[in-house]
Amino acid sequence: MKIRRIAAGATLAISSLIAASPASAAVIFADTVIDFFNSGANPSFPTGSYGGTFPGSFPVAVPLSNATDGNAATFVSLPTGSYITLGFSGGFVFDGAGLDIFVSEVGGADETANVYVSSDFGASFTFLGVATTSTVSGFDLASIGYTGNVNAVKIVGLDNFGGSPGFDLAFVQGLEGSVVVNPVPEPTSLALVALGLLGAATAARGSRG
Ligand SMILES: [Ca+2]
Ligand SMILES: [Ca+2]
Repeated sequence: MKIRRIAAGATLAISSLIAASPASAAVIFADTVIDFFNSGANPSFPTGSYGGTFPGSFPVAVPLSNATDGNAATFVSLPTGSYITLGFSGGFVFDGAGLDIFVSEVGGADETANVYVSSDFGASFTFLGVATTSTVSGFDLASIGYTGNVNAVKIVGLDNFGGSPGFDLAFVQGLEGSVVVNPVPEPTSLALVALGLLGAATAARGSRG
């Protein structure tokens, strides 16, 4: 009887771990830069990318990774007509219950940006909505009847407002319930893939004689 109780407790603990793991993993940031365009609408930074840290120093020249680092304090500014296209390398976003895609703007000087979604890594886009200032704007893919899997998002600045002129993009995110996270290949499956490739190469050589 004693052994049975211990076994039942162990089973419960394992199943809680299994139930808990997807929730912590199912948050993905747009973590790759696919495209960037500086319109030159801010004459102080006609080329390259600028933005800063909020609170902190701005506008200063910054890397585009300020928009992909998942950090709400670091940003890239998008003055009128400038855009950045970001991809999700860790999975994709789909129309789950409620809001699906989140776009963060820091500071707050009435800046806005158009948000577009793509299912072909930025080859084509569909307009989703307008992100607003000093908040994390949430979007529901159902609001535009979008049924595709989103793997890229494009943000287009609409103004030159603020201390760092334009929409100050901090991050783009998909949340639990609306994302599918790519499985991480285990070393054993990677080894099998390598073996398979080796086998295919050997077979190809053999068939060429
Ligand atoms: Ca939704
Ligand atoms: Ca950031």
